[in-house]
Amino acid sequence: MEASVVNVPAAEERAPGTLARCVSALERGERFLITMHEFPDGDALGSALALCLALKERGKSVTVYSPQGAPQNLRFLPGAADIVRSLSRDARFDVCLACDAGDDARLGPDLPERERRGETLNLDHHPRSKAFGDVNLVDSTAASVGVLVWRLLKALDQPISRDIAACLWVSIASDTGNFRHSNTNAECMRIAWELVERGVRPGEISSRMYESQPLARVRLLAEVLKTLVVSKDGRVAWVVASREVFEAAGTVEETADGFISYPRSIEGVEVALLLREEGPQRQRVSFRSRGKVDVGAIATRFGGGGHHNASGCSVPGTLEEVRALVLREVQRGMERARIF
Ligand SMILES: [Mn+2]
Repeated sequence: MEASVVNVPAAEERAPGTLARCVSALERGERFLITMHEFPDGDALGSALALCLALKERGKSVTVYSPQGAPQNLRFLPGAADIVRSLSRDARFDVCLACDAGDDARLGPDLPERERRGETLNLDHHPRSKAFGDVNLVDSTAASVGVLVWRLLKALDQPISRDIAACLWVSIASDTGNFRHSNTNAECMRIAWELVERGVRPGEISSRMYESQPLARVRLLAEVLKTLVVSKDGRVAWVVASREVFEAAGTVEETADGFISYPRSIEGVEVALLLREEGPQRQRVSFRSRGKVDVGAIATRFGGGGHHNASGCSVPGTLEEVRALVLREVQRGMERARIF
C-alpha cells in the first residue's frame, strides 16, 4: 500500500474486515451489476463508472444500471454511453455494487432479487445509510463514494488509469462542491493530487461539467431566481421550480439541479430550499445548510434522507402546503440549533 493511503478509515475501525470482504467479492465474482441512486449525480456516476472501468480491466463482465442514465453534463464520463436503463427479468449476477444509494428503495425498479443479483455490496457515505447490503462499506467521513472506491482499488492493487482517475475526480469534485464544502478533507485532497498525477485535467473537467450548459437551462435559472424569497430574519431562503416556471422558460427537458446553490450563497442564510413540482399533489424538496442546522434530519422526517448539510425528500401536497410544512420544520431545526 502506498504511503498516500496512510489513514485508517473510520469505517474500518467500526466494522473491521468490511474492506477485505469487498475486495474478496471483487476478486471472486465474474458477473457484476453496478447501480446507484436514481437521478444520479457526479458522485453516484463517477464512483460507479470508476468501478466499472476497473472491473473490466480485470476481465470481468460488468453491467451498469441506472433508469435515468447520465445527465447531459456528465455524458462525457468514460463508460457513460454503456449505462443500461433497464434490466431483463432473467439477468443474473455474482456481485451487485450499489453506489451512494442511502437506501435500496432508490436503486431503480429493475433491481433484481437478492438470489439473482448476487452478493450485495453497499458503498455509501450517507450518515443514515440503510444497511441493505450483505456487506456495508459505509463511512460518513468519506467526502464521496469515489473515496471508498479509491480505497478499494488501492487494496486490490488496481492500476488507476487516466479514465478511472477522471471518474473519481468527478465523484470527489461533485460532492465537495469543487473542494469548497465542509466535507473537503485531507484524504480527498490527497487522492485528488494523485488523480492529477495520473492525468486528470481539472480545468477541462470543470469546463465540461459547469460550462457546457444548454441555453434553455440558463433561461430556466433566470425564471427560478425570480421566485427567490428570503425570510424576514434573513436566515432561510428558497426558490421554486413549479410547472409555470418551466413553462415561462420554455423548457420541459432541463432540470433545476444545482440551482439551490444560489439561495444558499446569500450572506446570512443558514438554510436554503429548492421546491420542485413533481405533480399537482407532490413536491420534491432539496435542503442545504451552512452547518448549524441538520437538514438531513429534517428530510428524514419527510421520508427522505441525506447528509447534515445537503438532503432531499418528496412530500405529498400542493406547492403551498408543502412549502408551509417544510418551512415549519426548518424553523424547528433552527430552534434546535439555537438560531433564533
Ligand atoms: Mn455522494
